[in-house]
Amino acid sequence: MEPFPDLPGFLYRPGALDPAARTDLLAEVQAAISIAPFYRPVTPGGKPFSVRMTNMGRVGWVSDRAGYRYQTTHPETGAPWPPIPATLLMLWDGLTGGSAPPDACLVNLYRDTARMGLHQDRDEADLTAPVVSVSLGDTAVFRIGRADGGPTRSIRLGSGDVCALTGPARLARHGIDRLLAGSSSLIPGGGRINLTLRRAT
Ligand code: MD3
Ligand code: FE
Repeated sequence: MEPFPDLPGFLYRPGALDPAARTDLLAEVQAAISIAPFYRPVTPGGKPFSVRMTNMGRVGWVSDRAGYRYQTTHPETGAPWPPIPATLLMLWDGLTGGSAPPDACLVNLYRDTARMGLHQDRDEADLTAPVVSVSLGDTAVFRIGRADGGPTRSIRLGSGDVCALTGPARLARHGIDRLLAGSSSLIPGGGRINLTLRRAT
């Protein structure tokens, strides 16, 4: 479905993953995290993110005092990122109609009051390639507005919900205002994991 008529290309698939698929995907992500642990990046200005991050794929998105970029290794361990699970590559295929595969999957961990300010995703080489996002765990209040300004509005992203950002929605402004703590018991210790699949290079 496309919930906002003035945001064509914003595809929203609530409950795209059933409960068994959520559990299976979380296990695959936990295996990746054991290789590439979550860490807390800092902005180019030196301020720590409230979200913790890691990546899967040939390249991963990182931020530090040198700026935002994609790189092939974990900033703390120096090891290559683990691969993107096949289930996510198949999900990308189905939602994007066989668009060239993603090479990066950012894994964001939100706990407690973690949030993500309004921004655009524009660190990728081809800004026409789609982005696909999968939510696991606690429901988040997600905010989105058109690239060219105007009002933003909110939608709740719950566990197993999937979004695709294609066409004009690719450069939409978006962010996470807050979590609804305790809305899911999927993630041990609570919180939310978001997987963002991108074609970065
Ligand atoms: C709309 N992550 O990592 S996912 C990010 O829930 C990011 O962790 C949020 O924004 C999160 O950059 C939102 C949904 C999403 C992802 C990419 C988009 C929405 C988007 C790209 C363009 C427009
Ligand atoms: Fe984003």
